[in-house]
Amino acid sequence: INQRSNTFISKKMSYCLRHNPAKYGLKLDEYGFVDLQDFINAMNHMHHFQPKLNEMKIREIIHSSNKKRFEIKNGRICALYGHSVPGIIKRREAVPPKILYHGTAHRFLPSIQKEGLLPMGRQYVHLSADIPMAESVGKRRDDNPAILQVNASPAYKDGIQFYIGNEEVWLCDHVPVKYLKQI
Ligand code: HQG
Repeated sequence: INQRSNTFISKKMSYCLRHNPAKYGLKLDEYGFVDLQDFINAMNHMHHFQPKLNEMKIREIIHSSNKKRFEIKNGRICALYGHSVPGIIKRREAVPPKILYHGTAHRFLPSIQKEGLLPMGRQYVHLSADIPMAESVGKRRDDNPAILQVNASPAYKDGIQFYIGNEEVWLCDHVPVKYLKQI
């Protein structure tokens, strides 16, 4: 398995399925799925992968990654989180664990302390199920990231909805400051 080329292809898959399906001539359904064969054809048409991308390669990429980013179901494929496409992608609502985490850069804290967590460039705020995961998310933006504890149970009881991305990534519309604590 060539992890470098897998990562390259995975990033193109994310770009297409999270951010710009229209550029590939694709349209996501309300849950973010597209027909898998249409997706493969569009990816090959745009990127001229050598060898050509096929279903087996996509499955290898999905399963060799430590993050569960995509799902294949009934001949269709979707990104599980991270969307920024115009129409809101519906996610499954669920009762969150008592505590979730969010890893971020220290430079964003003053703004987060004023406004709470906002989706910014994406459709949802992304929360992590555990601290190591939050740390790896935060490290993308800060070598020594800030870790926020999200008191999800009280927020949920107060009517804030939570959604499932995958087992480790939870989604939310907005987390007000009162449910956040830096740890
Ligand atoms: C910050 C990757 C200022 C927020 C990751 C974050 C994750 C605020 C940034 C997934 C703010 C948004 C998502 C406020 C939030 N003021 N800054 N009020 N509220 N922010 O990338 O959570 O590898 O959209 O703290 O690993 O970093 O691509 O979200 O720093 O799982 O699969 O605004 O994407 O997964 O950044 O990352 P992002 P995220 P993949």
